[in-house]
Amino acid sequence: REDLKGLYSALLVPYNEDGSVNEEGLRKIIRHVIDKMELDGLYVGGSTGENFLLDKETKKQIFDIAKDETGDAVKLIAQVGSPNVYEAIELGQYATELGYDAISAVTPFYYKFSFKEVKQYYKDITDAVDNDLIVYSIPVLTGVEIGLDDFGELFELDRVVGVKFTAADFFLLERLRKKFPEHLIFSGFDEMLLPTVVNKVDGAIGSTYNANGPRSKQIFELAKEGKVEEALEIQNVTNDFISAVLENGLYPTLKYILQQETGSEERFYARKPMAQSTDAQLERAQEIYEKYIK
Ligand code: NGF
Repeated sequence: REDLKGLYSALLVPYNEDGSVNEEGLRKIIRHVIDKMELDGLYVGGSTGENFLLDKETKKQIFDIAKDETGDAVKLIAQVGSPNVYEAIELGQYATELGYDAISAVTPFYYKFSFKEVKQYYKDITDAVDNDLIVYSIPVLTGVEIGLDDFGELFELDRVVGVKFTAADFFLLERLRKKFPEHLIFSGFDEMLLPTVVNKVDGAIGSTYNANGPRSKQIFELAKEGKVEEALEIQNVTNDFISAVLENGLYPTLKYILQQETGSEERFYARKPMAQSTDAQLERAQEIYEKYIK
């Protein structure tokens, strides 16, 4: 799946005050990511979209809007994973019928599933959905760690084509790349984009690319060409931005910046139980926006 390589937005979703999807705002964010950030694709239904706080119908609504707004302009990956495997299958089939280029599924979380159970979960999804799948590994949020040999077992499943690797374990990343040259590896931590590209990932999926696309693309391209020093300079500025964003609150800050960038009058709310931004956070977000993005 060479065609899936590249830099993806972990699509941020704006909500209305009542928790419903702000469709107009979402469409504007998608246009912004495609037209201004010029990213290669959208990863829809990830953590950045607050996906795990949503019911199934709202997840489908977001898949619909993203496909409708994007058409065939960029690649689309639908994150369908859930501890409810039946829902994951239904969403995978749904997104596939809509024309999504691939699906992705987070490792099942909450209960302490054995690796055997995790593997069965991926087998059940890939057996039932006629699409390629990217394993979504994010131990910091799920508590699920997958080792080198276990990745090997998952990669043996038909239609498992790769992994979104959201971890800071560079030893494991290097081993994975060496052992599985044919599988796709997407980097998940934007602040570590450069060292993951040096380790020859095929692409990256991240929240801050929604706002910091041009710098991220430069890092990605320069690092691929072996221009590490130049890439590092841009990663340094990028990480000043990311540090400020994380300190002020990831989603409130990105939501504020994207509201400004898309010229949306309506505030981009969070989905409960995420808290809404405070006035102090909004003020700081404006400073960060002016310093790094505007
Ligand atoms: O937000 C997290 C949680 N990770 C994202 C990204 O991996 C999530 C990352 O971009 C994602 O792709 C998704 O929406 O599913 C970070 O926000 C960024 O590196 C700042 O730390 O760890």
